[in-house]
Amino acid sequence: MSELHLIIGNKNFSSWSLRPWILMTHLGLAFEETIVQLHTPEFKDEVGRFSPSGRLPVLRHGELAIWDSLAICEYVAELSGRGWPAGREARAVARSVCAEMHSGFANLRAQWPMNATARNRHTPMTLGLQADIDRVEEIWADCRSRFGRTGGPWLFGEYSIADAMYAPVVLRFNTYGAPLTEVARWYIASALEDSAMQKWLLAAKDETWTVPGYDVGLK
Ligand SMILES: N[C@@H](CCC(=O)N[C@@H](CS)C(=O)NCC(=O)O)C(=O)O
Repeated sequence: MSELHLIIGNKNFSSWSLRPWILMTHLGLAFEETIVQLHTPEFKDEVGRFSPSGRLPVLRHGELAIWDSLAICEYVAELSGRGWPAGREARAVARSVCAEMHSGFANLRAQWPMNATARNRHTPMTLGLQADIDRVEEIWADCRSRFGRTGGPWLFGEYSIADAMYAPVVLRFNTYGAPLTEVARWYIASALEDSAMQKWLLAAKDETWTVPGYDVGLK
C-alpha cells in the first residue's frame, strides 16, 4: 500500500488541519506530513500541487487525493477500522455532531479564530457567539452522559472522529476563555493533556508565522 501523505496548514492557525492530523495520530497511522504556510504569495501554487480544491488539509494516498477534513477522517477510519463508536446509535449521534460542527458554528469560527498557543485573549461576547458556545457545551454534555460513561474520557468513551472534529474548539475555548460548565471544563482539561494534542501544540509553539485577522483579542 502506498504511503499516506497529509498536507496541512500552520499548526497555530489551521483548525481544519488539526482534525485529521490528531485523528491519524491517535489511530497510530504512519504518515508523511507537509506544512504549507497559509496566506503567502506562494500558497496557491504550492497547495495546487496537492489539492484539487486549493485548500488544506488534503490527504494523498498514492494517486488518490482526499481534500476535506471530514472526508479524510472518514477515509482513515475505513483504512484502520477504527474512528467511529461501535454502537449503531452512538455512531449515528457521533456522525450528527461531526456534521453539525462541519457545517455550522459560524460565529465561533469567525469571532474566535483558532490561535493554538495564544492565551488570555478577550473579545466582546455576542449573542451569536454565546449561542454557539452553549450549543457546544450541550453537545459535549449529551455525548458524555449518554455514551461516554465507560471506556475513556472522550465524547463517546473511546477516542473517535467526534473528538478530532471538536479539538479546534477545545483550543479556541482555551485561548479566549469563557465561563464553562463543569462537564466542558473537564473535557477540555482531558483533551489538552492528551499526548497527540501536546505534540501539535509543541510544534505550533515553534512557528513564527502569523496570519492576518487571526491574532485577535489582544489587550
Ligand atoms: N471544508 C474544508 C475547509 C478547508 C479550508 O478552508 N482550509 C483553509 C485552511 S485552514 C484553506 O485552505 N484556506 C486557504 C484558502 O482559502 O485560500 C475542510 O474541512 O477541509
